[in-house]
This record gives sequence, structure tokens and C-alpha cells, in this order.
Amino acid sequence: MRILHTADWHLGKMFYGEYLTEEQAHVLTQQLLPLIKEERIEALIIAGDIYDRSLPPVGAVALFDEILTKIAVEAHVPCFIISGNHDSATRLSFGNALMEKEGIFIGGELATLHSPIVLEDRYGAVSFYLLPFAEPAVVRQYYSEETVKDHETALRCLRSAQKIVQDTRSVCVAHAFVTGGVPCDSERPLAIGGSECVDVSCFDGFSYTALGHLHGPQKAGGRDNVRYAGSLLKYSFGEAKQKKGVSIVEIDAKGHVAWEQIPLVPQHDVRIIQGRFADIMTRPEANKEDFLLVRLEDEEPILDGLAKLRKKYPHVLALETPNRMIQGAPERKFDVRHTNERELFLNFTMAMRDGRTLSEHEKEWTETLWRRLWQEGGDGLL
Ligand SMILES: [Mn+2]
Repeated sequence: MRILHTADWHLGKMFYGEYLTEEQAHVLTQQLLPLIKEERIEALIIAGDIYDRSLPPVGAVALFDEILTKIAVEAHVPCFIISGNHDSATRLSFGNALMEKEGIFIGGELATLHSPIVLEDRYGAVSFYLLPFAEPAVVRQYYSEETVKDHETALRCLRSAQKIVQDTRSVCVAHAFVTGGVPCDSERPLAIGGSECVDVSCFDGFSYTALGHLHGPQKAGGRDNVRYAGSLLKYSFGEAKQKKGVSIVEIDAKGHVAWEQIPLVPQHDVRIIQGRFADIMTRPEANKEDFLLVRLEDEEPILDGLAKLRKKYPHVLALETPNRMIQGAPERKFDVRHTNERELFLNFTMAMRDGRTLSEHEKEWTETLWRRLWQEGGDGLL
């Protein structure tokens, strides 16, 4: 069976004040949907965080509606969806009993999870177990299970509450932080205090586990058959170097798994560019429309830097000036009473610039200033 595993779409995500809905629509309609046919996909999995927030903006709901309809009506591929920590399980589950008839299976509310959904391919049955994200307190109360105290015990409880079908081939869909995983800047922690981690042994016995939550594509707990597909797009500048995409998973007759990661390429990439202002403004740049973080290496302040940069790069979303930042609070060893004004200025400059002294050009320039101050009667000020 060939499965397309994707996760963490975060529809309705706002990135530095810009909605990414158009970008998301582009990769979903122009790249992900065509893959279903091209790769002869027999089942699609979306492993949580469909939306970026529990009450998503209307544009995000309209996009998800369009994509789901195309999956069911045009592609005719069964689709398994679970809610993640960003979704509202109840809202995501709207109409799920009706949609099951069209092959769309949504795991959100605990009340609807009783047994796996079984699909057939030419080798026989493959069972899909949906384990949506749920707060430990919710699981403990719903199942009256006092032993549920953290995310791991909650997940084990959800798993054991499902009727197990005797089969050789099975797929688990979950939204969790498996111990040892590498997080990035755009995931919201699952637990504040206490452990958000679950051990990979929670997924023992499944042929493949399709995970959501971590936004970088990776295997979990060192196992090739327990994987994060990663998010649809880059949702922070910390992810600038990551390659986003979907996993295509093939389960053979015996339940062995092979997988391949297929990249998704957005219209506007998320990138970091670095250099001196004058250089960045004059050098040739191919993708000026990308979403950019600009790291200016200049020591001197650039007046209206962001506005000037945006004339060339319309989507500069963030600006950093690392060489102008003060690292920690420097110790001030000078004695104001026994220091003349020039030494005082030099010491102040060094304190503000992490110990770097004046360049020759700056020395010349400040010397001119001192002279002007003296000549114009500035001695009264000093
Ligand atoms: Mn997520």
C-alpha cells in the first residue's frame, strides 16, 4: 500500500503579520494534490495541526474545505486526519460521521474512537489507528483512568482503548513529541511543566507510525518506521535551512516499510540574508520576493534601514543588527573624575560595542567633531 503522509499544515498561520494562506493553497493544490495521482497513492494521512489555531480564520476553513473535497471527489483516496495541539478536536470533527461515507476519517473527539479503520489492498488488510492529540486531564476524565498523569500515559490509554484487530499490517497516526526528537521555533510546547515527551515504544507493533508535531522531517526514536513528515512550509526563520515536504510510504505484503521524502516548493521561500547594508542593496539577488530576515553586519546605525531594504526586497519581515548589539552588561572600569572627555567617549563606545574600539575612519570623524565643539564654544558643555 502506498501512503502519502503529511502533517502540520497550520492553515491560517500568520507569519510576521502576513497570512500564509496563499502559499499554503499553492503547495496544496499545485503540488500535494497532483502527487496523489502521480505517486499512485492509496491512502492519505494528515497527522494533526490542520489549522494554526482552534478558531481558524475563514480563509483557512475555505481552503481546507476545497482540499478535502478534491481528495474525496476527484482523487477518490481515503484520507485519515487527526487533530493536533493547535486544533479544536470538536470543530475539526464537524460532520465526521457524514464524511466517513466519502472516505474521510477524522480522529478528534475521544467518543468517536473505538476501533481501527481497515482498508484493503492487493495483499490484504491494513488497519489505521487514529490517536489524536488530547490533554492528559481530558483523557483521564473521559476514560476514568487515574493512572493517566502525563502525555505518555495518556497516549498509552488512548491506544489500549481501541479494539485491536489481529492483523499483520497496521498504521498508527499520532500527534506527539517522541523523546529525542529535534524541535524548532514554530512548535507550541505540549506541556508547561511536566513532561511532553513520549517514548517511541508507545508505537511498538505498528508497521508504520505517521507522526505530527515536530516541524522538521525526521525519524523518531531511531526507528525508520516511526516518522515525522514535517510541516507544510517553513514557519520560522529557524527553519530556513530545512527541506519541507511530504513522506511517501510503501508498506509491502509482509508489513515492511520503505519511505521517500518528496519536497514541496513554495512560491516565496523563507530565507536569511546577511551582509553589510550597501552590499545587500547593490548585489544581484534572484529571489527578491522571498520572505526575508536580513542580518546587517554594519556597526553604524542605518537610518530607516527597514524601509530602504523593502524598496528592493518587499517582504523583509525582520531585521537584525548583531554588530550593534551589546552582549551582556560590560564592566565599567573607568573613573569619570580622572578621565577626559575623549577617553570617556572612547570607553563608552567600547562598552556599547562589546569591546571594539574606534576604526581609523571613526577616529578621524570624532576628531572633527571634537574640534568643532571646541571651536564653537563647546568647552562650556564639556
Ligand atoms: Mn504543529
